[in-house]
Amino acid sequence: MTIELSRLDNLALLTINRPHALNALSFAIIQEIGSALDAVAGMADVRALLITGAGDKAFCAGADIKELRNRPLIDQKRGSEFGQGVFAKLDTLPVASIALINGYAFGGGLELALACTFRLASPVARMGLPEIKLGLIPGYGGTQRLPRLVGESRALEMILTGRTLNAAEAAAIGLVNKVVEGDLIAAGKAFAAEFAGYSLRTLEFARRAVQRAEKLPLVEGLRVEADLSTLAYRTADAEEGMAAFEEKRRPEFKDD
Ligand code: CO8
Repeated sequence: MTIELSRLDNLALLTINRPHALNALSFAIIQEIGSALDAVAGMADVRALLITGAGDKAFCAGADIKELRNRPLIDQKRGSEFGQGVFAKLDTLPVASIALINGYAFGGGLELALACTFRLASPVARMGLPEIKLGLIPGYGGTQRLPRLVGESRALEMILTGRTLNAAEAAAIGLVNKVVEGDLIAAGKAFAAEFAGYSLRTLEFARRAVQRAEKLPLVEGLRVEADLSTLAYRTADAEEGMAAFEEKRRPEFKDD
């Protein structure tokens, strides 16, 4: 298996382990990622997912270019839809995900990171959508997720030039949340610890509401917010959180 799924206390860690090919994504590996995400969705005691690449060079250098040549068009289209579908599992995963970009994140590798809820990068990370240099354009969600994250103009700049950004440049445009020195997995654990203790149900309501923001006109988005914030209000955890405030104690959330 190229995809390794392990546990770090209350977190799951998915590692793409194909360092000799800079963790490039064959279709078989994408299938494995899909199965691993399904497994994480079924783990009741997991509070966040970390994703990283094995080795010291790459998070993931993108789709396996060697697999892409001489394919019937229909297979290519289905391949793109397949990868999009697997990465979209991150949108509906019950827990937030954090891409730990430990080196190169190109093409489909960056698209995987873009599908995560958050992105942390080591100072040596390098990111880009270089498909244009291959005569291609992104096919695993990059043209849709990147502009939502950094705006149309910056996304077009990256996609049309295929330019490589370093970690500081990526942080400056909001492509990554943070650049962290040292142990990236420890940084991922610390980042997750900032939210993983809150109610899982409430965290999910918040993610659902924010996910709709880019897709809906403001009036409709505000309606979604009113509905989801009311659902959050109805949880036992909301009752506990507000009671704990009044009683000047730490809340004990039960994901209920
Ligand atoms: N696919 C296959 N093999 C790769 C890939 C890749 N994307 N990237 C690197 N490798 C392999 C190399 O071929 C090499 O293998 P070998 O030793 O057998 O020759 C090994 O990894 C090490 O790579 P390099 O020697 O090139 O390492 P460098 O440190 O010199 O360079 C780079 C690192 C800059 C990352 C370079 O490897 C590179 O440019 N890689 C390609 C990056 C790229 O273009 N990614 C985008 C791919 S296209 C894509 O992701 C489209 C997604 C949607 C497709 C929809 C499909 C249905």
